[in-house]
Amino acid sequence: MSAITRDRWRSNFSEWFDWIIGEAEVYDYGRYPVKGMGVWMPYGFQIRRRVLELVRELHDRRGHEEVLFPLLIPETLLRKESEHIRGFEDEVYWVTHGGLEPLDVKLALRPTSETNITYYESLWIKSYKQLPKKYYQIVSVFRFETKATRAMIRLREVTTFKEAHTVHDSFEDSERQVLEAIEIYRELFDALGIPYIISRRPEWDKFAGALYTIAFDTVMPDGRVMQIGTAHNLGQNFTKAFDFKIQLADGTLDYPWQTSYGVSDRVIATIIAIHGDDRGLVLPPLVAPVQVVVIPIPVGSEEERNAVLREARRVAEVLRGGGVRVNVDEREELRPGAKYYYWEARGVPVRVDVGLEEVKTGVLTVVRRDTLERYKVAREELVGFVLRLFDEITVNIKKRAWDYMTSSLRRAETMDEARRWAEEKRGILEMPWCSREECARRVEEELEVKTLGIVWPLESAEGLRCPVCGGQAVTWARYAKTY
Ligand code: 5CA
Ligand code: ZN
Repeated sequence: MSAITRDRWRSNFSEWFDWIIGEAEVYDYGRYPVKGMGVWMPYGFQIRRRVLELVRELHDRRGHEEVLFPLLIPETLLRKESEHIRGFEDEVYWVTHGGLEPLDVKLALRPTSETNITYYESLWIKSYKQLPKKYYQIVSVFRFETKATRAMIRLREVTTFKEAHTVHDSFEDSERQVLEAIEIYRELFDALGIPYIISRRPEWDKFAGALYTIAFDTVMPDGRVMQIGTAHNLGQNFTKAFDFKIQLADGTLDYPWQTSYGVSDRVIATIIAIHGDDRGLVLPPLVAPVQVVVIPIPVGSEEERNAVLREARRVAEVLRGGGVRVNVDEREELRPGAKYYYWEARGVPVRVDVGLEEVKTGVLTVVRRDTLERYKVAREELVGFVLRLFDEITVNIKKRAWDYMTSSLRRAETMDEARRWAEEKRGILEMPWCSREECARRVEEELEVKTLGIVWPLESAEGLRCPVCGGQAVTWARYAKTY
């Protein structure tokens, strides 16, 4: 890919993103009289649906059961776990009236579902024999976000919230579950070609009510870091708050252990952001609503134009027979150039041009979206060629995304090095850390970054010094400008 076509996308990312989600008719945002809420338009909805198919498959395959809990959570339930409500207090939307009647108990629009799910689990689960239990739901959650809201990235109605909630009869089993959650997200992001780093969040930035939080982050094209998924070990915090006990194998009663993990609309935002270029989306074939667009190039006599159209339809049929999602753009009011522009913006992985030349020779012109390279392919070989091209595109966009991510990681062992890094303020900085909050906070203030947490799995920094206090370093901490 030439530097030219990926330039504006990177240099002016924020505007690019707002432009492309409208231009490609993915998500209509910013025109509704309520902040932080948008519309999944038909094309975007299809991308979303395919991403969710993958999400469901990954959970189902590992014994998760899809469920649907109530949207409204009574204040009494939401307040049971004190850390949890403290964390969400200022982000909750409250329903206070039913019609004209004030409600006795206010109802929260779920900001997440630990409390109402634990409530039901305590009714359903009585014995270790029923465990582990793994539920998930894909729903809207509502958070009165105070930071600047952004389409798909910081919503107040998060419409694509996949939350998994699990129950276990021991701490060890809950730890195993956190590893499984990480494996699920690795597979999800790998399939979508999205690069990530995994960190254990610092104590002061863990999920409200959790023992600890493991987070997936990615570097966006503007060099800032975005959290794209999280897994939490909830310990017994919620089961104790709900007085939820089970019978263990040895006959005793105890509080079970829980985990939860979630991803959101941000996954789709990231596909758009990471793989895009100046012309628009570059969709992985796996989730592209249209994988191949066939463009008839009508020239010559009416008879010749009809021949071109017939050949275009035949090509589409052949591809469809090979299991490919195809569209023939027969619109008469648009010239081929305008159609190229249209489908490039929508990120269709492969284009096939059919003109008179192609009709005569039976050799088609194939163009791939990620590199814009062109190929001449005999009609008989088209299906095999296109399917191989899908694989190549998938590998290529994943590799260039990872190359960028890897090049965005820097290690520094002194504050001077760190300050030089901060002048660019792009990507992620790793520094030895003594594990004292005070030192990380100093780095945050001085470099105007946030602490992402520590490298996961834990990596020792033995023998190194904390660049802030000079004390023994324990591990590596990560810092970045974040979304
Ligand atoms: N109950 C837990 C696990 S589901 C939970 O709520 N975790 S969370 O708060 O970390 O959210 C899960 C993921 O949702 C986050 O990692 C982040 O990627 C995404 N997310 C959180 N808030 C928003 C928001 N306002 N807009 C879009 N995505 C969000
Ligand atoms: Zn220190």
